[in-house]
Amino acid sequence: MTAISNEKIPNNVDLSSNKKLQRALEEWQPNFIDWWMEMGPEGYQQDQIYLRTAVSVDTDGWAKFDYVKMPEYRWGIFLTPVQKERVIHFGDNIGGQIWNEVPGDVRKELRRLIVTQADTEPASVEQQRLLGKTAPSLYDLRNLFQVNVEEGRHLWAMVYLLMQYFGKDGREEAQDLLVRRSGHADSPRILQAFNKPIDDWLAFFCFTTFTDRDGKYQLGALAESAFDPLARSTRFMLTEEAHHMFVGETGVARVIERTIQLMKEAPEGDPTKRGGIPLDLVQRYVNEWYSASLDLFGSEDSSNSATYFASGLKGRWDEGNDSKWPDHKALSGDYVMELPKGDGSVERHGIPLRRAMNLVLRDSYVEDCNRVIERWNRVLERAGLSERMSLPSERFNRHMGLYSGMPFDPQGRLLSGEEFARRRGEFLPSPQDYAYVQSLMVPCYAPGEFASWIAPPRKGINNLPQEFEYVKFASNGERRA
Ligand code: BYC
Ligand code: FE
Ligand code: FE
Repeated sequence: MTAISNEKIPNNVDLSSNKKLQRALEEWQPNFIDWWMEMGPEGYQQDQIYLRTAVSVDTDGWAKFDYVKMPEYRWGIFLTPVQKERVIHFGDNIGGQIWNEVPGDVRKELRRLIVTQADTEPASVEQQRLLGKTAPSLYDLRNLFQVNVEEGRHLWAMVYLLMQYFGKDGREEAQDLLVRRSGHADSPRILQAFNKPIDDWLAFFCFTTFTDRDGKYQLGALAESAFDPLARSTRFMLTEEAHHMFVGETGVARVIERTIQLMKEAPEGDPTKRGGIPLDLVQRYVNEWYSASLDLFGSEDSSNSATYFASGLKGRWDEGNDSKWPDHKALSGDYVMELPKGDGSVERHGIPLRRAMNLVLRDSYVEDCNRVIERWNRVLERAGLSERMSLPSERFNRHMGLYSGMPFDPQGRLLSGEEFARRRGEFLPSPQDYAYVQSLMVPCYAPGEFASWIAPPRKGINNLPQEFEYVKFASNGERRA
């Protein structure tokens, strides 16, 4: 094994003079590579992928594009630069010194937050590992791999924190992150959405739209943290997250665009006659992944979230914005939630604000998701169609929190269990839906060509043309099998 060096691991944490961290990473890195070969994108480890790599945090240096084989990707460790005057700006310790070490009294909580964040990153790579085999174009194949290597880097970012600040416990957690497996019966990933299969590209685009967007909001909340190394690590991760959400949002938009075109061309306006994906099917996928992603915010009433806020570990979205959040202590006021009951009555739940922080963060997320839906609807509107996409009610299909396990429909009306079961196929993808989408998943690897069910993007990556060879295969043939 080659020694860890600045050249191998781009970083701005002075790795070359940090012997202890070097040693810990030298032990971990081969296991990471083994994990990547076993659980990373299957069948493409020898190919040349046109990827961007973060080599510094400067605006012009952080995204360098070049061909690289994925196992040779330079996973780096970057934190945004230190802000001189930063003080704790919410919770019980407002105005206090930010921390550059882990305070003993929040060590357990902080470790748990970092491990939970870290766990999602390799989980998503595992969920997506077979998608390369059915990519609708080289452009999309490259985007998938870009997302995958960056989630790998996010794992590195969190492993750095564990190793640098949590001693032996941290090193053990770093190993365990390579042991748990998405969907594994005995050793699953921590959060539920990261154990769901992502078996087709529509699911991938919905996941990167809605689940990576949970990442945006969770990272944003951690970027407010009083633990400065966590704040600066997650702040930098947010710059990468933008691309993941772009892949998802434009992916779904391109599906819609193609469907519109086929609705106009195909016999009886039926897009399935020409290998397109009907709009109602897209809506059911949206319902599935949006509701699964809402679960990632945890319970609406959460003592954990109150502790995180009080101690300054995790803030709200854009907590530093005083006009948005005039009160950074959040000690007064209730967040009132409504819970419809089977008898037609409505129960009102008042949640003390600090205990409602999961919900407050989720509200910011929901607003953002609504903007995505508006942009998709503009595509439909411009084409002169009357159909519209929508977000299901926050009560729909929930497995966490107050609405968990209750049979609400996407409009938020409480149904009987029997009616929900009967109409499930209207709301969520059915086995037939999955089978149909799967039947469209055939690879399309000729440069500039796209599968039947998706429109080309407006432009290529890094201002290159659509027909650029974003992936150069080491040998033809094998991956088509
Ligand atoms: N599934 O007090 P509560 C990303 C557990 S995505 C299973 O309401 P809390 C990415 C919870 O642990 C961003 N279990 O929860 C995206 C607790 O367990 P205990 C990931 C769950 O702690 C795409 C119990 O239920 N980052 O980066 O307030 C690709 C009671 O829960 C779930 C983070 O999540 C669940 N969904 O909030 C790649 C940030 N939810 O104590 C990457 C770090 C809760 O009873 N994590 N539980 O054993 C957190 O801030 C919090 O842990 C959560 C949960 C917001 C997730
Ligand atoms: Fe990530
Ligand atoms: Fe992401």
